[in-house]
Amino acid sequence: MTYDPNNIFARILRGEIPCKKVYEDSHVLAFHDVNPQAPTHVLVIPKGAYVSFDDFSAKASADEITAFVRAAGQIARDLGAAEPGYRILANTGLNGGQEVPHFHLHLFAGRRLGRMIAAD
Ligand code: DGP
Repeated sequence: MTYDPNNIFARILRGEIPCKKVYEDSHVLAFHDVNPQAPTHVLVIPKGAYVSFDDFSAKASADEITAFVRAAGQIARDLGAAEPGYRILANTGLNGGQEVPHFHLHLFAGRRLGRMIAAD
């Protein structure tokens, strides 16, 4: 899949659409989800133009991957979620239910999160 530079997260990265930012560094931006599914629901995105986890894992540089993973863990700690715990999720592609075609991790916290995959 070709990266769409007008997807909503690309527009947030360019500052064209506001977000409630929780973290930013040279490789990573994190902000609150507009439609939270838990008391804390943060989206962690790379600044690079990657469509999905599949794309990011195949093409991102080691520096980008390291920065992204480190940032995700730090954000969870900064939110006070490391204890008693949280969930990270990357919907990927059609079967994964991905809606926004810019790679993002969902970070859910703030309550017991229940079953791993909801019944459909
Ligand atoms: P996914 O289905 O994994 O692609 O999740 C996309 C998430 O992005 C969904 O939980 C809602 C969120 N979202 C969509 N548009 C916006 C937006 O404009 N701002 C913010 N903060 N979140 C958005």
